[in-house]
Amino acid sequence: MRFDVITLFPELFGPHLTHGITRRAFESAQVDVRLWPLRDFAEDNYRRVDDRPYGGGPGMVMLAEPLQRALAAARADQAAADAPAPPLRVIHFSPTGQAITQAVVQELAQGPGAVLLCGRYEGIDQRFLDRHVDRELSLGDFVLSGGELPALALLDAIARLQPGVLTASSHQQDSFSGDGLLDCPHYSRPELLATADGPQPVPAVLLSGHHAQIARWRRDQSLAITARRRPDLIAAARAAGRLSKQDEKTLAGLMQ
Ligand code: 9D3
Repeated sequence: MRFDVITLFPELFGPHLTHGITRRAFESAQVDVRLWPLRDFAEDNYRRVDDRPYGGGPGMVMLAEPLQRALAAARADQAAADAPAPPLRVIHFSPTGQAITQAVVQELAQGPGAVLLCGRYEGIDQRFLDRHVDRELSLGDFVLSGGELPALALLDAIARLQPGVLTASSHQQDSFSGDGLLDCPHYSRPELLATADGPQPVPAVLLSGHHAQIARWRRDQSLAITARRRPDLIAAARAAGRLSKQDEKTLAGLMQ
């Protein structure tokens, strides 16, 4: 799959594409990311990519014309590289977009890729958005300074779903994609951790070697943390028939 990223800050992407467990997916071009630095598509002497809003008001607006040229360049490169295929969709990262969920990530991870449009300033000239954007996505209800971090978050989430990036079953166990519950706590060495409050042990069941008991403990921990922090996910798991009799017993016990 292929992602063409239109951005004023291409240098933000470099380290994310060359480090960590997702590096394989990017370096092998299993997830082929191509950067289109918007400043390169400004034509006037000042390399302007933004200007004041018609009608007045605070902030600056990203100009339509450099964006049109950047998108045309990405499209031409797609046409040169690919067998004839429908054009890749254009995704605009915007605070007014649909929040990215694991369902959105899975859908995009199965597709051919997209053009990712990263905004800065107050926003983008609406005429460009109306003509070219297929979908608007947000990272959530908080204010960032642009669309680059949301684009990177989406690329990371897509890359780790590619075959061979993670160990065999770890994404089936993810909260939000496996059984829809939050993850249980994890522990590693040492067995006793020295702290100012004295030695902190690992829960004994994890050292017991009883695999069935360990699995039950982890499930109960997941149920407890999900019931406390995300009761909506418990309701969804119940409605989908993903809670066993033993799960319901654990949940009833938490109510006491
Ligand atoms: C005064 C109105 N502001 C909207 C909350 C204007 C505004 C703020 C921040 C316009 C753009 C931005 C930059 N943010 C993004 O481009 C962005 C974003 C975000 O801020 N939060 C969550 N997801 C995203 S996706 C793109």
